[in-house]
Amino acid sequence: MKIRLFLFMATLFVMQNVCGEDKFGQQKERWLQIAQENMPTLQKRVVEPLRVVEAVKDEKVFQGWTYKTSSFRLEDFYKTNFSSLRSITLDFGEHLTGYCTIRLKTTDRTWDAPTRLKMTFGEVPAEMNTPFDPFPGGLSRAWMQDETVEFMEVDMDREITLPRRLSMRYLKIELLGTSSGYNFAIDKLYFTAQSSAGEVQTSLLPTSPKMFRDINEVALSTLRECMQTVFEDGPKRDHRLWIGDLYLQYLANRYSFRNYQLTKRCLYLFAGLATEKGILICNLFELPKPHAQPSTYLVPYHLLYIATLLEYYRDSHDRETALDLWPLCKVQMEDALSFVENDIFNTSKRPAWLFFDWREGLDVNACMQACTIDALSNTYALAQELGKQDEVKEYPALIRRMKAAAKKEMYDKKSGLILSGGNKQVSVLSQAWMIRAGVLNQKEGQRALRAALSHPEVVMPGTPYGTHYLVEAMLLCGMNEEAKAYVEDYWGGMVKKGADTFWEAYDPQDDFLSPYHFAPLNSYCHAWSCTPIYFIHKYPELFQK
Ligand code: RAM
Repeated sequence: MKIRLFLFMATLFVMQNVCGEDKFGQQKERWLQIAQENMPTLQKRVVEPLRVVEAVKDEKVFQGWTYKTSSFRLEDFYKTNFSSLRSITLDFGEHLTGYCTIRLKTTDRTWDAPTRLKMTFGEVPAEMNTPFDPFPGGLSRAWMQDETVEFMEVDMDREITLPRRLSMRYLKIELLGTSSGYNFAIDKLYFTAQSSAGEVQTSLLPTSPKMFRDINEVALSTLRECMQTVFEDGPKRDHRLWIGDLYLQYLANRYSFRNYQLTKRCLYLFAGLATEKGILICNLFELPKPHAQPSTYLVPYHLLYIATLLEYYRDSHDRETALDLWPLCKVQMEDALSFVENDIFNTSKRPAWLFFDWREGLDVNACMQACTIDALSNTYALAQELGKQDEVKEYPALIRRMKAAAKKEMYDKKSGLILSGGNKQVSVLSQAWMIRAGVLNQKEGQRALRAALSHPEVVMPGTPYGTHYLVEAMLLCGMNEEAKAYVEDYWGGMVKKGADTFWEAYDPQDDFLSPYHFAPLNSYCHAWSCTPIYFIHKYPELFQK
């Protein structure tokens, strides 16, 4: 009897430790299955080059390089012996994501040795004209899209599709090696562009000013290109799904493609890859099978998952999904709260990375406090809409306390500014996030933002990601005209500098700003920069009249 009892207890213990180890163990397979069922179809179209171009160095243009149309015509290129041409740059006229197909045709005698071409694909002119080596970039050299392609006997006179999925507008082809025994021409070249976005479901009022129409168009192209089998961050780099990018893409998607199925897939992918404790991972890859980038623990992004689910639920009324993923939201919130001491998010207890922008030196203490309060409000709102408020009934009081603590510890009544961290840093993002969180009311928010923007030592955002939260804050606190001017100046500034998709990093004062110490490594079609779509459509009175 004793032995049986012992065995029963031991089994129970083992079961608890095996089954109890993974908080959502049972569900995760099902969640990944739902993600799989919501795999979108990629729509494809074939695009040919538009013109032959020549690079022009010009200090006055973005990053010092532009292209002009070459006098050498495209029709002639397809007929000309490439051994004599040796190099050519082609412009496809628009940003494309997909696969490149090329055919070489033997024009004279027969193949007797390999031909080797270098094919460099790029999103912007300077990327095409800056040497990559020795590589100064902080991420993999292989993100740069310069491919070496060999043509053996069997490859001649037939179409070859490069295996790498590319993201580009421009293509430079250079001859690296061939034989004098034969001649060839590149007689076919096309790009199969792909996206899961579908048709735009919205339109602008006929009264919309040209600049906002242009900004909206470029933002739509940006989002379309990033909509693949997930909402990617950048089709050139990093080809993956990040929660922070997803949240902003979702907001823009609501006012454009309205692709809820893709959103659902992304929400479930994250859910299915949560850690054993039920904590989300902040970014994931789809291939060869969905997996997380290991050890990327990023609390502000985990919290934005809750905001994304809330927005998705409000638009789609997909209650089943919201209820299914609700427990996961609670875990993210509880995890973030484990860093809160005396109503302040203690960033010194934190894991190393708390991302709000790539601007170097940004102090994130205030942002993190605000982001936690904002997430508490979103979690509570979601709970109310799902009838789950009993599960988080302490949140309203906690929100009040954390707001009061933020005011007491971080707000400088004299200047009207939120000061962040031990060095009392003045940043635009500290003010913006505190406005979003409702710590500063409209009047205080206006004062804080104006004071920050005119402060001599202000830390500005360096990306459209951070700038989104600045514009949002302006609109929340009634600085409508300033918000409009900011969108026109910031995103319109990129349009004026030739952007056909919006960039990952942008500082109007510094064209070479790069989080990775090498501007060509930046992504020039980047998810988080598509949010003018959201502003322009959400506030038609302001942007469309
Ligand atoms: C970069 C990417 C991505 C972003 C993270 C934090 O690697 O630009 O979009 O979400 O940073």
